[in-house]
This record gives sequence, structure tokens and C-alpha cells, in this order.
Amino acid sequence: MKKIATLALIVSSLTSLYTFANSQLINPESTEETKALYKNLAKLNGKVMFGHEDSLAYGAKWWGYNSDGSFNSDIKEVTGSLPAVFGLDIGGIGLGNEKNLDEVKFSDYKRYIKEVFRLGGVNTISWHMYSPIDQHHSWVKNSYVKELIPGGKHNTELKSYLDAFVAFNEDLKVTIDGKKVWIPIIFRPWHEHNGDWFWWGKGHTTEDDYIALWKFTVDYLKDKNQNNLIFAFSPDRSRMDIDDFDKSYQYGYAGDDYVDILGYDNYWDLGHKANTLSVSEQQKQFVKSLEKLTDLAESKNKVSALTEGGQEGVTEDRFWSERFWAGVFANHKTSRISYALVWRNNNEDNGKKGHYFATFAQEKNAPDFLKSYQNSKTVFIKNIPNLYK
Ligand code: BMA
Repeated sequence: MKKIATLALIVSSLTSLYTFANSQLINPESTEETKALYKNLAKLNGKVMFGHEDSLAYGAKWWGYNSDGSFNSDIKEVTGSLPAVFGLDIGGIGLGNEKNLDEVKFSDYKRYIKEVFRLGGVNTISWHMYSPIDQHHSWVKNSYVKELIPGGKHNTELKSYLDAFVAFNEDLKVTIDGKKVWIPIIFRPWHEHNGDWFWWGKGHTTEDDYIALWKFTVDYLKDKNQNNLIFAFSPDRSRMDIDDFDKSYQYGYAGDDYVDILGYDNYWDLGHKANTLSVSEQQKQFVKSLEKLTDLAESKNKVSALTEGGQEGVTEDRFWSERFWAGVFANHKTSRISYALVWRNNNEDNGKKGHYFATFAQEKNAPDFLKSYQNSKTVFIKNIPNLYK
């Protein structure tokens, strides 16, 4: 009896491995490199890539690239390597601005994306979109979505914003060995929609309208042949019921035909100021949420990721070893996520101090970060496998 059960278990895990390795992108027209990236994200075998938002654009104490054209990064200063995943945000692109909402020139973003790709890393784009109706920034509780989706009187304005992204995206092409390659992008629009802080969020947008918005965005970009995009869904952990994870996670989920990566944004379990649970309780929930996320992704043959998160101001000196990576590498389930990206190290000169989520050279947590860099399970650009073949 026991033997049969063991055999059944082996067969079922082999079947799930097999189907997982064959997971398909939602866009059948995806470029070769995009398909390769997706397939390889599913095959990191317990290793997890480290990502950092705006890592090459600026750091806590510096800005921009060098006069000789070389690039900086707080992560590189501490470890000698760039992160494996580079995040950037195109908030402001629809307004026709030269710079994004955090003052990074879109033309510079193109340089960083190309450099990251040249080195074998991964690029991911989020979008703190200004309202196409009245150009208000993202943090407002106005009900714009109904008017933006098909049937609404401002759908044309949304299209023009998406066109601005298409124009940017079309420029992300490089020639390698005489072949034109379109740099694959993990595209993560309409994030944290289960929270109520963005205009596409819960409360001021219905679930049905959010789903219509998501579907419209994906279909529109597919129709425009944006075949380098991998679509990531990323609700916020703080608004999920850990005991009813699958259901609360899938609030606003447009369906398996519309999502490639099951992501989530998690600041909540990592010492968020409003979380009153003890550190050890938070850690248990961090682990549990990762297990639930990766189980759900695996049941759908999809890739998963911690798409955004961290601890603001990294106040704990052993944050990386005792919280972040301790959770990510807690067990074989948690470490199935493909990458974990921490948010930006805001440049202090703009007046907003203490708004950083990664390490930097002068920081007390830097030695702990360096130790995690030396852990063979973490992936940075220096030890990244070939993800595009
Ligand atoms: C938020 C904060 C803001 C920033 C925005 C887009 O979480 O970091 O300061 O403007 O992301 O990067």
C-alpha cells in the first residue's frame, strides 16, 4: 500500500514537473528570447534572483551614469555585481514627459535596460500611471476606470497612454551577432489593485472593471504585436487573508489566459510599520504566503515572483539573512519563486530621507547583504545562468 502511494506521488510530481517545464506564455506570438526567458524562469531549481528597483539609475547618495558611459549601482558597490533583475517605472510616459515620476529620463532607462540585457540580466517594468482623464498622479481614490475601459468615454485616452509605452518598448531592440533581438520585459501594470491607494484600486474600482482594464491592456498590447512582454500580476500582501489565500490573492485575477507570472508585493510581512505582529509571527506569515503563492502558481503551470517589497530604511542590521532570504529559502516551496525584487534606494538629495529598501555601502546592513550575496542560492548578474537560450 505504502509502495503504491509512494509510486503515485513520484508519478504525480513528475507529471507536474513535466507540465511546469512546458508552461506557455499567454501570447503565442512571443519572440524566441521571451519564450526562453519564461521557460528558464521556471527552471532556476531553488535558486532565486535578486532584483532592485532603479538600481542603475541612482542610489541613496549618487545619480546617473558616469561620463565614460559606465554604470553604477548601490548593489554593485557592496557586492561587485549588479542585481540579476532591474526594475523600472514608466509613470509619466503618457504625459509625454522626458522623465518619469522619480526624475529618471526615459532615454536613460533605455540605456540601463540594454546594459542589463547585455550582461544577461532581466528587466521588469511597472507603471504608476497618471490618470489619462485628468492627469492626476496614481495616489488618488477617484473612479476613473469605468470611463477608461471599452465602452467608457475616455477609452481613447487610455489607448494613447498605452501607445506611449509601445513607442518606448519598440526602442528596446539590440543587434547581437547580426541578429536583431527585442529585449524581453516582465511587464507589471496595475499593481497592488487589492489595496485602495491607487486609482485602479479596490473600493473606487469594481472587481469586474479592474478585470476589464487588465484584459483590455493585455489584448491591446498583443494586438500591437508587443511580443517581448511577459505579463505579471501583483496584488499586495497586506490586503490578503493568509488563511484564505487563493481566493483573496485572486481578487481581480483576469484568468490564466491573461497572466504569465503570479507575483505579489510584500512589504507587509517584512516589518511594515503598520504590522503589529511580532517579528516571528510576521516571518511565519511571510513563509506561508510564499508557500501558498508558489503552490497556486504551480497548480496553474505558471512562474511566480516576489515582484516588489522590502523593509523601508532597512532598520534591522541582519534583515537580509534573518528575514528576507530566511523566508525565501525557508523550504523547497518558498524558493520556487523566480526572483525577489526590493524597491528603490531613493536619492537623498531630493529631500525624502530614509526611503530606501536595498543596501548601500555606508549602511550597517551591508556586511549582512554581502554574506547573502556569497550564498550559492542567490542569483546576481555575475552568476546568472543563460536565460535567453
Ligand atoms: C513608491 C515610492 C514613491 C515613488 C513610486 C514610484 O512606492 O517609492 O516615492 O515615486 O514608488 O517609484
